[in-house]
Amino acid sequence: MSKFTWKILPAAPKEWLEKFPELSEAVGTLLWQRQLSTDQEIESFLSPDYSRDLYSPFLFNHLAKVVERLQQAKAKDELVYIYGDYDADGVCGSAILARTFKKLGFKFAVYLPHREKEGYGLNKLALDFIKDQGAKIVITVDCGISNTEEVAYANSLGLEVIITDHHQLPAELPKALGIIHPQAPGEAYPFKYLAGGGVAYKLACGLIEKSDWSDLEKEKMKKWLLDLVAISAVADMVPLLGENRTLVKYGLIVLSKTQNLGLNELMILANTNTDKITADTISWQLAPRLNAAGRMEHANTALELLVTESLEEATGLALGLNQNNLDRQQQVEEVLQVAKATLQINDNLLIAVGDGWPAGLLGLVSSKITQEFSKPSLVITWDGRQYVGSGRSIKDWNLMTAITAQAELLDKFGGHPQAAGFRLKKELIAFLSPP
Ligand SMILES: [Mn+2]
Repeated sequence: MSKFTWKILPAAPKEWLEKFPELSEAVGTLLWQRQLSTDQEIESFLSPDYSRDLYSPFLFNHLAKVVERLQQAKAKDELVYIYGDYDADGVCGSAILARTFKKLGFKFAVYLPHREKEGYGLNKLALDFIKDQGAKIVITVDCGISNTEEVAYANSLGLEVIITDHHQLPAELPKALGIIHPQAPGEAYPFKYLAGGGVAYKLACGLIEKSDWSDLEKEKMKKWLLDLVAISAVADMVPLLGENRTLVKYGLIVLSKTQNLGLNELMILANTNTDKITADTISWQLAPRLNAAGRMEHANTALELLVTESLEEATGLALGLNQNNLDRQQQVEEVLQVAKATLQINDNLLIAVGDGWPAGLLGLVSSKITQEFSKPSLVITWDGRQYVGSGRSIKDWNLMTAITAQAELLDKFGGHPQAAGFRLKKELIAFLSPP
C-alpha cells in the first residue's frame, strides 16, 4: 500500500478559466485551487512587485508610537536591548534591527537566550542582566507575545518593553509599550503571516523612513536587508503568499549579490550556486547552518556572523557554524535511531521519551518521525531537572491546540499549529519514566 493517500482537488470550472485566456489550463487550475480569483491577486502571485505589493509599516497600530519612542531613546542616548529568539528567524530578525540601529547611530546591544539553559522567550534572570547593563528599552524579536508575566517583571524593573512577534496570542496580552504583531486583536495591518524577521523588518523600515537620510539612502538600506527577511520567512516556513511572496522574491535577488559578509562566507562554505538561488538554498543550505549555532552551542555565533563587518571574523564564524551543522546532523541521526526504537503510539500520536537527548534537536527528530510515518509526533527527554519536549504535526491536526488543552500539566509551552515545544511540570515525573 502506498504511504500516501492522494486527494485530488477539483479542476477549475471552464467558465472561470475562460476569463483568463492568457493562462494555460494547468496554471489556471493551480491558481484557482489556491483561491486566487481576481486579476490583481493573480498578478501579485505570479509577478510580485516591490513597489506595488508591500504595505507601509505604519499600518501597524502601534508602529508610529514605537518609532517615536525609539527616536527619543536615540536622542537621549538611552541603551536599547534587542531580545531575539535563537532560531534562524529570530536571529535574522535581530540582525535586521541591529544593522539598522548601527546605521542610525543607536546605543544598543542584542541578547539571545541560550536554547537549553534559558529556553524560549523572555526570562527574569536575563531581564535582570539587561537592567544591570543600564538598558531602558527591550525590544523582542520573534518572541515575547506570550511573556505576560515577564513583561510585568521588566516593567517593575523600570524597563519599557516593545514586542515584535508573530507567535500564537495568549489569552492575556503583555502590558508592553507597543505590540507589533500582525494578528494582535484589532490590528489593522493587512497581511497576517509575516515571519518574526518580517515583523522586525517592518519596524526597521519605520525607523529608516523617519530618519533624516535621503530617499535614495532609505531605499538602499531597506533593500539590502531583504536577504535576511527572506531567510526568516523561508526558515520559519510561513506561507509564501501575499506580502511574503514579494519579500522573498526580492530577498532572493538580494541574497544572490549579498553585501552581508557573513552570509557570503556561509554560501561559499555551503557551495551555493549564487546564480541559482531559490527558497531551497535557504531551506537546505543557509537555515540549517544558522540554526545549528543555537542547537549546538549558542545562537550568538550566528548573530555575530550576520552583523560582522570584518571579513576575517566572517570566515571564522562561518567555519564554526559549518562544523556545528555537521555535528548536529550526526547527533540527530543518533537520537532518531534511539527514538524510533522506543516509539509508542497513543491514538494517532507518536511519542518517544528519552534521557539526555539534546533539547535543541528534539524538534528535528520529531519532524523526521512525523515525515516518515505521516502522523503527529512528540519527542520528549529528561534534561536532568525536567521533561522537555518538542512536537511536529501533520497539516490537518493542530498540535498547538492539543498542547494548550493540557496547559495545566505544563510549565511552559508555545509554538504554531504544526510545531510546538513544551516543558512538563516537575510533579509529573512519576508518570513518565525514561526508557
Ligand atoms: Mn519565528
